[in-house]
Amino acid sequence: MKGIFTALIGAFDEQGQINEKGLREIVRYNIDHSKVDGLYVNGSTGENFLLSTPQKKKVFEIVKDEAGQEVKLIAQVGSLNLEESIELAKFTTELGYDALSAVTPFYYKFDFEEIKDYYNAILEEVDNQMIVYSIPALTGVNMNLEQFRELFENEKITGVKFTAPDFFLLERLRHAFPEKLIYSGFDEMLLPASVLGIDGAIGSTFNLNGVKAREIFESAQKGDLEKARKLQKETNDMISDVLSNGLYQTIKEVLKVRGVDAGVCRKPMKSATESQIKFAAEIQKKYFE
Ligand code: NAY
Repeated sequence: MKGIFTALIGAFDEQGQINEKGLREIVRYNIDHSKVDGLYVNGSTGENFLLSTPQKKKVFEIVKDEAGQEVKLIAQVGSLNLEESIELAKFTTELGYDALSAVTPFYYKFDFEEIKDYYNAILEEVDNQMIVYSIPALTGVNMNLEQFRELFENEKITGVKFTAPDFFLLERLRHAFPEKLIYSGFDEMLLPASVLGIDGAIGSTFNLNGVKAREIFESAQKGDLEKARKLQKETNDMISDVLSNGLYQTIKEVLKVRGVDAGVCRKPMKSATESQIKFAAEIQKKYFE
């Protein structure tokens, strides 16, 4: 379960329906071209929170059918509707997903007891491991070291996807829980996170840049910091341009330039404009050719 995991981008048609052919192409591209170790399915990057339960299930099914046993698969099943989370956790466990992940419940200001009960309630119902999805900037949920310790008391909680720029907490977590899986969630901070000893990374931009992401991770692990810094600098130039042009729209449009039919975003997200499409083509040329 270690290494580079792509947070899989979603593929939708103009009516907001799943573009199955495109989704299969994205899976194949990540496995065959980028050679990532795994896929994180129905995360933020998959536009998960815009999908109905049947649509989420369909994505899980298509990805598992396409990927088979070729790479590790993590199913993001988190939802404000606990029953939906449990239903998806059971569904993906039966499909053979290697791990579950669930975003910390958000919107209402849940206290820590409520958050802990949410994870334990999901895990009581399934025989699978859970990677906590912590992303304070989007959820407003900031957990401290002691709270992670309480969550980790449940042996089925085997790790965390740590999407935060808090390297003090990351170091404390690494030191305190050497046996837990820690994945870095911000691609632009992969190098410092790698130096602190993460087990892997889960990223949206790996849909485009999985090969170089692995090089950053492995160079840092080997202690070749000069090389890792050069690669992270090049990567961050690219990420800055991608973010300035609209993250998900740009990932999809760059993939299309490469012949991968990544479709469009689901409403209320906007699809790429002509100028975004043009800049995406420039990003492909500037950083990848
Ligand atoms: C997800 O669930 O898809 C992720 O959280 C993947 C991690 C990404 N976070 C978000 C919010 O998109 O890869 C990062 C991020 O896009 C990247 O570092 C650019 O900021």
